[in-house]
Amino acid sequence: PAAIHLTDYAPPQWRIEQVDLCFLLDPADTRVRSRLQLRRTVSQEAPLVLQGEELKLISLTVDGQPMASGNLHQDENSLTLHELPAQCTLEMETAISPEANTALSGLYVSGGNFCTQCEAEGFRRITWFLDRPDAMTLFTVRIEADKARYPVLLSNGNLTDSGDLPEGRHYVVWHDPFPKPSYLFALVAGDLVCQQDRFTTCSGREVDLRIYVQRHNLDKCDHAMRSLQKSMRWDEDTYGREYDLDIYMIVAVDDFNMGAMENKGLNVFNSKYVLARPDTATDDDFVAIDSVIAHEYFHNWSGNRVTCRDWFQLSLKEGLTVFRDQEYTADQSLRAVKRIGDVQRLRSLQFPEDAGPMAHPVRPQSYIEINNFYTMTVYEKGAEVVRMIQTLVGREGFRRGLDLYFERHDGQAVTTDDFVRAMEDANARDLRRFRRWYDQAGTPVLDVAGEYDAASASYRLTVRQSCPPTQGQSEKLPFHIPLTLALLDSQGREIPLRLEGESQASPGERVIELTAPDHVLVFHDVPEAPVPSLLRGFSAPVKLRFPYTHEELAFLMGHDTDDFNRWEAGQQFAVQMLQGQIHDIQAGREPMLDPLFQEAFARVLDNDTLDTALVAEALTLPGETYLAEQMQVVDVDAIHQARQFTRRALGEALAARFRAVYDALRDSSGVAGEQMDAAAMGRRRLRNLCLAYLCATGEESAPSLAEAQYQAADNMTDAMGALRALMDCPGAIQERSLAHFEARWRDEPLVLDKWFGLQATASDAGALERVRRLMQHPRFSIRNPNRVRAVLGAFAMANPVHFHAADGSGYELITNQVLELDALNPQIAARLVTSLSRWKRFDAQRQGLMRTCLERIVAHPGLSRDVYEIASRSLG
Ligand code: HT7
Ligand code: ZN
Repeated sequence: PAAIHLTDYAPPQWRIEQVDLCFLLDPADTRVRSRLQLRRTVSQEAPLVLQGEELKLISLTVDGQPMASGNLHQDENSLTLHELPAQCTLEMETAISPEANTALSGLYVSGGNFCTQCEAEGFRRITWFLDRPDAMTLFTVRIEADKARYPVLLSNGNLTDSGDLPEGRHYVVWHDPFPKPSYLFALVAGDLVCQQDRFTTCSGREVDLRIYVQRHNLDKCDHAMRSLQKSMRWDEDTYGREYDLDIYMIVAVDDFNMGAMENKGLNVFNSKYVLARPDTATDDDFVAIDSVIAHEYFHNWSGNRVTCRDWFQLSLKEGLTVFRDQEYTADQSLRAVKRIGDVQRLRSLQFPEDAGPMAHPVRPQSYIEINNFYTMTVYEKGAEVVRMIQTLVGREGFRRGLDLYFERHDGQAVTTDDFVRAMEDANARDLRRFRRWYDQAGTPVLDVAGEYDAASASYRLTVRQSCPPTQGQSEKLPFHIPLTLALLDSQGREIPLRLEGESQASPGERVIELTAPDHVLVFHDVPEAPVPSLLRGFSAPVKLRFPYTHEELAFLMGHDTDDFNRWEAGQQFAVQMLQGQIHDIQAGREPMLDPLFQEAFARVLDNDTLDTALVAEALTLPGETYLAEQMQVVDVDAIHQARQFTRRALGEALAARFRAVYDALRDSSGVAGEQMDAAAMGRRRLRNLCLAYLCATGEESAPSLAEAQYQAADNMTDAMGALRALMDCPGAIQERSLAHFEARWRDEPLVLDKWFGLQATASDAGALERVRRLMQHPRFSIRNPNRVRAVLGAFAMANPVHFHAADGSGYELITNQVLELDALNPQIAARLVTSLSRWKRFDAQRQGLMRTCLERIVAHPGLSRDVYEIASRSLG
C-alpha cells in the first residue's frame, strides 16, 4: 500500500456547496440518494475525483442527464468525472449493506439500530464524496425507515420536517446550518429512548439536551447529563465558547471502535462512556465519562467550528481538545491529582510509542492508514505541546491567543501552524523554534547538574538537552522547553530567585526557557545548598535526569511545595529502589526494601493533612510498563517480582498502619447521593489501596477482609477494589467472589468487561488458558471492540509476564487473534498488533519469537492496510 505525504497536500479543485442526502434504511440493502451542488474552484477544466469504498453505484446524472460513459471512470475506491460544467448538480444513488459492515466505519448496525462513524474516512463507505476535512458543505438529510422498528431517526443540526409514509414507514428531515466536513456527518436510527434536559446559554438561548439509549439503560444517564451541562457552562466561563444549535444529542451504542465521536450536534458514544450508576460503574468510570463527555462537547469549537485542513493536522483538534478536557477535569477536583494521572499515562504509553518503531511527530509527515495515527502522540503529547504554549505565554496570553484563533478561523479548515501563529500574534511572541515540537519525534532528555558555592552564595545549574534519533530523523534540532523550577532551603521553603544579570530577586518558582543545547543558570544570594525542585508540574514532556541522593528524594517527598513534584520524588525514589531489586533478582540475590524509602512512605501514609487522593497516588508504586521503559533489555519477570516483592514487604512492614487507615476510612463510602464527590472518591481510593497492600502480604486474614468488603459494597468501586485485591490471593475466596460477580452481572456487558479484564491481567499461573476460556464465554464476541479490549487488549498490554511468556505462547495467541480480527475490523486488529511492535527491547529469544509473529502477519494474504502499516513498520 502507498503512503500519503503531507508535502503532497493540494486544496480541492471542486467545492460541494450543498448536499442533500436521502437514506432509505434497510439493514441488508440501504439506498443512499445524494444531490451535490458543485462548483469548480479553479479556472481551467479539472476532473472531479470522489472517494468511495464498498459501494454499489446504482445511478448517476449531471444536471438531470446521464453522463457520457467516456467521461466517467470508476475503480474500486474512486469515481472520476471529466468535463463537468464549472457549476452543476450531481445526483447519485448508491447501495450499501449496513448489517454486513463489521468494520464499524461508515453506516452499520449495532444492537439492531443503525449508526454511523465517519471519522476519519468512513463517509466514503456511505456514498461517493469529497471525503476530506477541507471540503466543508451544508448538509440536509432525509431519513426514511420502518416506523415500528426505527421510531427514532436522527442526524446533525435541527429537525425541519417529519411525517408518516405508506406501509408503516416514516421520514424526518434534518438541516445543519453550519458547513462541515463529511467526517462530522452522523445518522442514527432505532428503537431508543432519551433522557432530556435543558441548558440556557450565556446569551440566554435555550438548548434541548438529549441522551439516547436502549430502554433498559435509561436509569444510567444522570451522570452523563450532568457532565454535559457542566461542560457547557465551563466552556463559556473559561473560554467564552457558547453552544450554537438548538439541540445537542448524545447516542450510546455498544459496538464502537473508540471512545466517542463529536459529530455536529449528534455525538455518538461508546456506551462505556455514557452509562453509569454507582453500583455498575467505578469512580474511575465516572471520572472518565465526565472527561469524554466534556472532550466531545469541547470539539464543537475546537474541531467542528474550526476544523483540520488535512489529517496530518489531527492534533490541531485533538491535542487542543485533550488539553481543554484536562483543564476541565483539573477544575473539578484536585489539579495535582489530575496532572499525576495524565503524566502517568503519557510516560507509560506515549513515551514508549515515541521511542519505538511507530514514533512519529505530533504532526506526522506521512501515513498509510490515518486510523493508525489516532495515537498517544497526536492526542496526549499534542496536549502537552498546547500546555507548554500556555506556560510560555501565561494563562491570560493563552486565552487571548485562543480567542484570536477562533475569531480568525471560524468556519475554516486550518493547520497547527495557524494555531501557533494566533498564539504568537496575540502575545507578540516568536514561537519559531517552539514549532519543532510539531515536527520532531522522540522524547527529549534533560541532563541537569547542580553545584553550590558557599563562598559566593551562588548555585549553578547546568542543563543539557538531547533527543534520541527516531525513524527518519537521525539528528534533532534543540527544542524550546519551558523548565519550571524552584530552589528549596533545608526547611522546604522556596528561596527567592536572582539569576545572574538580574538586580532583584523574585519570590517563588520560575519558568526558564531552554532554547539551546546547553544552558548554565547561576542563581545568586542562595544562603545554603538548596535542593532544586525541577520540571514542576511536569512543565514539559521530557525525561529529566538529576543525580538526587535518596536523602534528597525523601526530603522532596515530604517538603516540596509543588504537589506534583512531591509525588514525583516518591516515584523516582521507588524507581531507583526497584531497579536495585531487579538487579538483585537477576543476580540470584534476595531483594531488599530500602529502610529510608519505607520511612518516607510511612510518613505519607500517616500524614492526615494531605488530600486522600494525593496520598493514594503517592503510595502507588510505578507501573511495570514504566519500569520496563527504564531498562536496556526488558526483563518482565524480574520487574514483576521486584514490584510484587516491594508491595508485599511494604504491606508486611506497615500492616498495622494500613489496617488502621483502612478502618478509619470504613464509614467513608457515604450514602447514595453524596458518594460520588471527589472527596468520597479519594477516600475510597486510599482505602482500596490499603486493602491491596494488606492482600499482597499473603497474610491469612486478608482475603476474608476483602470478601467482607466485596459483599458489603453498595458501589462498584469497592466491589472491584475488593476483587482486584483478591487477585493476589488465589484460593476459594477468590474463586467464589469471581463466580458471584459473573452470575450477578452477566447480562450487563460493560460490567462483565471488568470481570474479563481482571482475569485477563491476572499474573498467576495458567493465565493463557484462562484467556482462552474467557474467549469461549457466551458473552464474549470478537466482533465487539469493548470485549476484545477487555480480554485480548488487556492481556497483550497489561499482563506482561504472560504475554511475554518465554515459550512464545502469548505472542501466538495474539497473532492468531489479530489475523482473525483483521478480516472483520482492521482498526481494532491494528491496535492489537502494536503490542508486538517493540520486540527489539527484549532478550534474543523473545525478539526471535515476536519477529516471527510479525513476519507471519505481514505475509498473510489479504491483510488490511491498517495492520500492514503497523506490522511492517515494526519489522523495518
Ligand atoms: N474524533 C474522534 C476520533 C475518532 C473516532 C471515534 C470513534 C470511532 C472511530 C474514530 N476514529 C477517529 C474521537 C475524539 O477524539 O473525540
Ligand atoms: Zn477528540
